[in-house]
Amino acid sequence: MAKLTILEFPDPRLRRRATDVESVDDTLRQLIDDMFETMYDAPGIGLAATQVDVHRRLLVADVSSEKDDPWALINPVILERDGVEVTEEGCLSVPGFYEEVERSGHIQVRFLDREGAEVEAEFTGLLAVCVQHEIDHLDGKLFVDYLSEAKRQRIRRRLVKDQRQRQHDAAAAL
Ligand code: QAP
Ligand code: CO
Repeated sequence: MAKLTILEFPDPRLRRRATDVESVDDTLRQLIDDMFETMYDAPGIGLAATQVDVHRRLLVADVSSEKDDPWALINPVILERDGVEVTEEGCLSVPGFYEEVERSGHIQVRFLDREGAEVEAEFTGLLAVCVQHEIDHLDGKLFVDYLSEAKRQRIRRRLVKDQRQRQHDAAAAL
């Protein structure tokens, strides 16, 4: 098991569009385990492969309070959507910022599970919102893209400043 490094906005690698996973094998299952470890450790409720600089269509999520409902979705496709849900969203790639985003409240998704079996499942509420947020990552999209340019600019400046400060602190500690 290994904790992975999470890319932070405005890193251009977060804008890459992920390509389909071609084979569900032990290497992919190891990546899934590492993504769960990284997400639970953060702690977070969802993580897309894009966020750990792997540009394959894969995401993990667990919105349960007991952290006992892990979902790993490979090559997810939204077949149907319905309803509206407004949620205060955050993102491990946009640390410290939370804003309301409107998404579908109900989605039907087709994906492969960690054994490579095709699954169709219906998600509602926070899990539906989380899966939509993570699929956006696989398309190079971030929740800040739904905000005003002014808000996005403010978040970008703050995070770039924090990143420079950390870089500076790390160099000074050498
Ligand atoms: C996506 O996000 C999500 O800013 C997953 O300092 C979030 O797990 C979908 C996190 C909310 C729907 C609703 C964020 C952790 C975790 C932070 C996350 C932070 C520490 C975000
Ligand atoms: Co995110």
